[in-house]
Amino acid sequence: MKHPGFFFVWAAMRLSSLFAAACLSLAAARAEDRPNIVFIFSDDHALNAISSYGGPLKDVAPTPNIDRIAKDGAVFTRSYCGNSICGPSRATVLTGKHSVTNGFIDNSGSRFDGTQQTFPKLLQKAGYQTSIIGKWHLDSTPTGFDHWEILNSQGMYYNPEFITSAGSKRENGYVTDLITDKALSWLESGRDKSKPFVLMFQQKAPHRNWSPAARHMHLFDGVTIPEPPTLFDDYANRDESLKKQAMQIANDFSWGNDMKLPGENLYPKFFTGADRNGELQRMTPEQLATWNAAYGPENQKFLADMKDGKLDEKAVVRWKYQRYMKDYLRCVRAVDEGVGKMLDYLDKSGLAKNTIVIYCADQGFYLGEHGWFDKRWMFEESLSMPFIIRWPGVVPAGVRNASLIQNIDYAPTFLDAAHVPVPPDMQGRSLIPVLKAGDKTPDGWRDAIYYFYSGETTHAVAPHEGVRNSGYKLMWFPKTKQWNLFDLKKDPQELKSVADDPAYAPILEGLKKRLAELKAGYGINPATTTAQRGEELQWWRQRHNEKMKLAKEGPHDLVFIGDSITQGWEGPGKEIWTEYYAGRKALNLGFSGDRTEHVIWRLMNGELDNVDPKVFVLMIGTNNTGHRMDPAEDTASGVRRILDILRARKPDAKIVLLSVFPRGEKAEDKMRVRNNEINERIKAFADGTQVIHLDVNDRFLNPDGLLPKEIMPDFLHPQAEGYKRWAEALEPTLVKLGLPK
Ligand code: SGN
Ligand code: CA
Repeated sequence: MKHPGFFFVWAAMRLSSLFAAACLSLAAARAEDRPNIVFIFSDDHALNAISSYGGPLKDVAPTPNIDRIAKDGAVFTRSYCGNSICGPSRATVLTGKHSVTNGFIDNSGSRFDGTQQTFPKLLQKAGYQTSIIGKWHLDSTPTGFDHWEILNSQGMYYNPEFITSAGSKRENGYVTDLITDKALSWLESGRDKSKPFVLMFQQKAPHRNWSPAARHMHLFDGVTIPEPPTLFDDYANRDESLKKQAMQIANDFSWGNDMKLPGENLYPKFFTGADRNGELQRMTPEQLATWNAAYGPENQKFLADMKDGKLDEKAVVRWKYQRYMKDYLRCVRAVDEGVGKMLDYLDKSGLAKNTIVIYCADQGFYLGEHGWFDKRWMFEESLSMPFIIRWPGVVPAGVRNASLIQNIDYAPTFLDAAHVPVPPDMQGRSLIPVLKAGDKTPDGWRDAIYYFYSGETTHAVAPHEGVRNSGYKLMWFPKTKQWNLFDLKKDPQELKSVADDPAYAPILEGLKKRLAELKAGYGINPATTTAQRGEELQWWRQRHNEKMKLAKEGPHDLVFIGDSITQGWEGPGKEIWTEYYAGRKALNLGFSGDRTEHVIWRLMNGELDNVDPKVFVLMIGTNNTGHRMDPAEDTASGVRRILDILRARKPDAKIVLLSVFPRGEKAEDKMRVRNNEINERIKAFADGTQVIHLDVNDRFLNPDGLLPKEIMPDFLHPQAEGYKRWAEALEPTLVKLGLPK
């Protein structure tokens, strides 16, 4: 037997070496556990203009640097956005939530509520350095970033302004190069090098108006860009709204801004407006000289041919297509060069081995398919987002993966990569199992994606929503009340809806069901889909602005939120209000006609910015019943969303949630019954701490359930007596919550 002392020493040595090994592997695991993330995000970059996607332009306009990422990693061939427009896509990337849930549903009037949970905030908390450089386009100031340097709104191509916390500054140079240089300089000297980082490197290019860098202005001279087979689509066999869009190469390109033609619009039949190219005024004399020398001769030739009658309608479309595509692809070239510089830097600095690199864009784009430019539609070209990723040691090199992925997945993926738990309210899923699966789809991965587009005046694309699985796409057009169904294998160009073909009836029904399931799963319904008021927008926006101004003049201890019944404190309830609330620093955020979705919009668009009350009093939902007969389930989910917003934004305030007041004269009135069903559900939202549920409905009703005319003459809106009863009933709760009269 060995000497026990020897054994002890041996064991100690063995243990310490084991420990050292464990430490070593822990250190290694740590570094690997916390990879850096370089998220390269450009604007409107279509898959067909990236050579690793293998599209029709791969030989004429290759993207060799983006392809380097693909060569070392994976190309996702079924990668989609949830709403094909800039701001919504960006808000989705940040939050891991569909645009209707994160509140940024369109580019006209939305403002990103930066107080909400985002992946940069969560990574920052976990010790990451976070940075965003380039296009932001979310209106509000970035939150959750250690460093941000963003373009003003869409930004300009030439000598653009950049905004930082110190203000706005115009810089000399070409936007794509400036953004690249800023990204590299942050990596080199702007960050705390002891920490892992996430860099959102976000190009403006190749967004409209497609202004190339001086060095690329002659790229593609003498080359003919191949035309897509659907350049002259007639929009037959699909929803009639397709014919009404305003994004056609044939009709919607402007003379000066898009087509870079000089002087007055000589051919209004073919070109819109005479709008000048705003970039020209910003150029230095040298930049302008290069520009004129590049476009001049071709413009002169075109004008001469037009004058000589040499170009018929189709030939003009073809000319415009060439002009458009060459400019677009020239812009892409600078983006690709920037990607090359980034990859070189990562290699040289040694960062490459522990850095995830993603190339992506906010949505796809039409490069003449269907005769279009722009995006917005749920058709493949704009529904798609490029998604190319390399992650040494995790993503196998050179694979193509056809799993259905979506921009809701990015935030969960980044968190998962950093070993930060993914919050359950994020709607996407971590892609890590898919990334590890090579060219396979892991078991249990999603079988369908949801899409929503709200409809904006720009480009006149009709609102629509839909679902896509691996073989079919179903689209619903609420304005025309039409379904379009596409068999993507037989009709990849989506030229003919088969929704009316009896042979497809089972598929149609199956997809309708899937769409409903997806929406239910995401909690998406009209009551939760943030919205501004339609026709009545003007008074409503004005009241919103006035209320925000009043909020600023605060402070307010008590804030009422609701619809016309709450707004009525300024009408029939005025005297009672004065008696009960004037001395208590109260604010009335009741807006006549509002449904839950409008309150959601208001709260996410500034009405909470300058209030910090002790108590909120919330009553909302009767218009969901009255205007639309929403299912009680939906209205209740709208109320729940409002409570979630209030809880997240004002954790110290109490919320008195009132049952929706009774409506209709008799107890069996359909709307009364529906409101009761809502009330049954929302009382469960009381959480014992912050949300207090209160039902004062008895105060208005006779014992037999009849709603007396003296209280509510229209069986909906209280008169003065009704407001008196409401105030009395609320009083004890307010006092209990620390608001003595
Ligand atoms: C601008 C463009 C539109 C484009 C939107 C949204 N017009 O309004 O063509 O659809 O931006 O683009 S422009 O003449 O001003 O360029 S997005 O990328 O922000 O969604
Ligand atoms: Ca965009």
